[in-house]
Amino acid sequence: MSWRVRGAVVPLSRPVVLGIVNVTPDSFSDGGSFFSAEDAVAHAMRLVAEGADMLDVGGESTRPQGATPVGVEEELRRVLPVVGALRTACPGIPISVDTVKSAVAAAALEAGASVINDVSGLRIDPAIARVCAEAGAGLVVMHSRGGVGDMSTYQHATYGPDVVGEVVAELSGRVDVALGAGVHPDAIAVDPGIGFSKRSIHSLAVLSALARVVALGYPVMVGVSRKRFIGEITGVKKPAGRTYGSIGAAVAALARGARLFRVHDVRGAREALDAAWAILGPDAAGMPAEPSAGGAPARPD
Ligand code: HH2
Repeated sequence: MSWRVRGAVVPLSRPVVLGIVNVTPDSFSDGGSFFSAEDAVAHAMRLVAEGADMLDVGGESTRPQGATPVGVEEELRRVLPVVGALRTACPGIPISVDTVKSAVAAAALEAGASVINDVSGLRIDPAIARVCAEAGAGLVVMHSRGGVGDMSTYQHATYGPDVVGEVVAELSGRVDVALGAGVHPDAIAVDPGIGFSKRSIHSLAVLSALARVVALGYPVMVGVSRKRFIGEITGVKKPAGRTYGSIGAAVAALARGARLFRVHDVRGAREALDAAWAILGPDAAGMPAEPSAGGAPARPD
């Protein structure tokens, strides 16, 4: 199984780690840390050295406390220099851009991005699908409800008895929009949107029954990194301190069928997922020829 993105085919024969590069002043766990293009690029390069297979660059936060929507011009000002610089600095690493705006998607693809990660699942600006289809880009269709300002809140977290069924049905409808606009089926990945319009109980239900999302037939991405449900389970209040819980959740999602992992803390996730995959994966009996094929430098034991 593989994922066809612009200019590359991403093999899913082992877990794929996407390092998060937030070029925002207000992201929930690292807002403001890498707000200048130079800092964001340096951070991204560190993530690649730690073993990231791909990078996900975002210029607009959807933070749980209610995010402030950003205009097209400002989002482009944040994202484009970073995409351009990364294209040159690490040509072998496909870049995903986290946006809900077709104008940003088009410019980002033009600047060298390979994937558009739409946390609105084509609800806010369905023209993203056409932009991706025309560019031959990968498209992450994520489940959420509401707008940028409230999709990470509990405003729309109202579900009947079958939470997972509702999420899968809504996600499936959004995938149909992508296909209808001409996006190649092999270019689509789906994401159940952990923490988006979901209380912890809903996120846990979805992760536990992830096989129902896998059954849609597309590679499954999850973004569990530092999310609120990890804080509620572990009691760790500060998002940046939720690394170990995040790794545990990522490994559990791998066991349930996820193949793409959007993470802040790349080294830990890379090592944990690779170790878990050596046990769970199709070649469980054999050691991978190159355990750190993602680029992590060799380190003494
Ligand atoms: N989560 C966030 C942002 N983008 N994309 C996908 N596909 N899946 C996710 O779970 C996901 C996502 C939120 O996390 P973060 O980027 O750290 O924070 P913020 O939205 O505050 O920038």
